[in-house]
This record gives sequence, structure tokens and C-alpha cells, in this order.
Amino acid sequence: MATNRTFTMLKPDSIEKGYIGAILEKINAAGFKIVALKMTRLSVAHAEQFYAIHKERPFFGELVEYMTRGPIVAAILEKENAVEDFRVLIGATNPEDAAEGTIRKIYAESISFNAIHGSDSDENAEIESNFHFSGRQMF
Ligand code: FUP
Repeated sequence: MATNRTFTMLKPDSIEKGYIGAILEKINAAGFKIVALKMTRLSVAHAEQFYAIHKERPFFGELVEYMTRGPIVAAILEKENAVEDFRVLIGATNPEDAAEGTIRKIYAESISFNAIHGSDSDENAEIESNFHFSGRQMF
């Protein structure tokens, strides 16, 4: 059964370029409620753990370097059918393939520096939310 929560991270390039406000605005406008939010910085160990599924891929080193080069903004979002709807809102991994109007189409630079993360399953949404937020949530 689909849950109504997903997890997102605004990646370091989005923060560097001053896109936090614009991206959060777009997320709200699409009907997602922000139920947890924080700006933080990933350690190399955290980034390696978060992207462990990609550790054998040739881009893994570059991915870890990118994700640790500056702060990120992590959030838990609530909406009916959250995981699927949020993947539609952010668009394809490669901004060149992303649909017009999607967050990656507008704000991402390339497949390697693609502005935002969205969980790809309900199970991962829960794992990733727990990874970034422990303890009491406000809502
Ligand atoms: P997504 O689920 O859309 O975030 O995409 P993936 O889980 O496949 O990839 C995670 C991250 O790895 C991407 F956001 C960027 C990086 N990546 C690359 O740098 N090169 C690739 O060919 C694929 C992914």
C-alpha cells in the first residue's frame, strides 16, 4: 500500500545557487506539505552510506564528493501518493530527459549535479527519513 510520505534532499548545487526558496515554493505549490525540514551537511561516511547502492558504479567517487561539498536541505513531505507524485515533480535523473516544468529540468545542471533527490519507494522513503531525522517530528 502506498504511504503518504516521501523524503527529499536539495543537493549542494541548489543551495550554492540560491534555489532553496524557489524549490520549496514549487514543492508546496504541487500540494506537498513539509512535515520536517533541516539544513545540514553530509559527512563522507554519511554520503557513502546514503548512496551505498551505487558504490560499484564509476560515478560513485564524484557523487560522494558532490554531496559533501556544501550544505544540503533535507525534508519529509506529505501528500497522497507522495513517492510517485514527487518523482514526477522532480523529473528524470538526467535533466536533459526531464519533462518541461519539472524541478530538475529547471534547476539541474547535469545528470551528475541534478539539484534534488526524491525517494524511489515507500520503503526507501522511510529508511531515508529515519537516516536524516531521528527523534520527534513536529507533525
Ligand atoms: P535518482 O533516483 O533519480 O536520484 O537517480 P539514481 O538513484 O539512479 O542516482 C542517484 C544519483 O547518482 C543521481 F542523482 C546522480 C548520480 N548519478 C550520476 O552521477 N551518474 C549517473 O549515470 C547516474 C546517477
